[in-house]
Amino acid sequence: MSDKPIYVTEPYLPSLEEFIPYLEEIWESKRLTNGGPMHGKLEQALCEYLGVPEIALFNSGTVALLTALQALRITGEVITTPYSFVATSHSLLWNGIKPVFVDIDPKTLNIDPKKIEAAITSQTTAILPVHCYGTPCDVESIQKIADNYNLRVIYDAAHAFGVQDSGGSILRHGDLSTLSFHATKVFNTFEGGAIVCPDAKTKQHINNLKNFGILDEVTVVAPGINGKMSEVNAAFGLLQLQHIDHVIERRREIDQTYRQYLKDIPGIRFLEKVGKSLSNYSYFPILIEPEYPISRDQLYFKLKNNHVHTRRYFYPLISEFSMYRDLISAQPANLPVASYISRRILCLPIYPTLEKKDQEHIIEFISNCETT
Ligand code: T4K
Repeated sequence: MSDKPIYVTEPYLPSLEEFIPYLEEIWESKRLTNGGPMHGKLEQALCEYLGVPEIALFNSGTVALLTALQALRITGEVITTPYSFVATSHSLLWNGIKPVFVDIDPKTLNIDPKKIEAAITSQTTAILPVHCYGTPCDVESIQKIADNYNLRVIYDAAHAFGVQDSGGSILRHGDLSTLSFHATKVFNTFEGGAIVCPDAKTKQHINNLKNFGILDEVTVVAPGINGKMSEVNAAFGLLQLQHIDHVIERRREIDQTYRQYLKDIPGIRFLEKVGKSLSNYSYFPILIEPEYPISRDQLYFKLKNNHVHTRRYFYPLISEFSMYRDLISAQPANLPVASYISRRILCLPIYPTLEKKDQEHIIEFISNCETT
């Protein structure tokens, strides 16, 4: 392989020339933030593209999560997955809420609805599932449980931009869904995020919360935060959106190629597609099972030594980090599936500008990996 590093992802950047007119418009208007014209246009364009009723933009997916929990006044205990990026449960801790970890389904790697009820206590107020790698959660089973126990559902949909199930956008499920537009995501605004809301009233409440709780010049109605997306970020989002179909199509091709050439390798397992969902191909996770000649970590380091920077998303489990380990009773024994998967998972490079020859090298390396 060449010495050029290949990362797990690379942001899609349209040409700088295409971005200049957006910047000129911002310079002209001198409107930099606080819900300017680019912000408004991006909210509208995203509602149309994603097929959702209302969307409130944020400066990161994490602040969107924090605010979603505030907007629904979630307290006490929240049932969530240990198999995610730490932001999911950090958002609970930052709101003074206790995360209660429930194991994942071995097929989808999302929270296992069959295990949720056993974790519900009198303190439970909500469920915070993640559509991990963009694979839809079992939304119907989760909603049934939420309805039976009068719980709120907030989906961390950071990976699920553009994902659809047979009825439309996956983002329409639950009380709220949050998105991340971080540089590493399928759709990025450098940094950014959003809350998908069911109606204008909820969005208005969220808009107040993301702008310090300000209603008008003399009225502050809530202890809000600064969660606003700037005009430059929103403008970049508008430009990105023009390229999103190409971005997802390229990702689909790369996904197909991995599947085609790695499918017969003993010990390499893929995640299966769920139902009739429309994927965004945001990650390409593989499981390194015992039949493979070397361990997941050996493969990870070997690839790294050969300039291929895969990632072990999500290892360690969130519940294994000290701030959670000490706080809760989630012993690894209670999370056998998540523990197993976390030690076997490897996310391979997938992004629109991944060169054919680089993907071929990765496939060849994994196909011919020996024990030495
Ligand atoms: N919920 C879930 C389920 C999430 O996955 C995330 C974020 C959130 C909530 C929170 O959303 P945000 O607040 O972030 O909007 C990355 C991202 O920083 C993080 O956004 C993402 N999840 C997580 C899964 O991955 P790292 O620590 O792996 O990022 P980093 O900097 O190591 O980047 C990975 C690779 O991407 C690099 O090796 C090279 C490439 N890269 C990265 C950046 C930042 C670039 O080519 N350009 C870049 O600008 O966390």
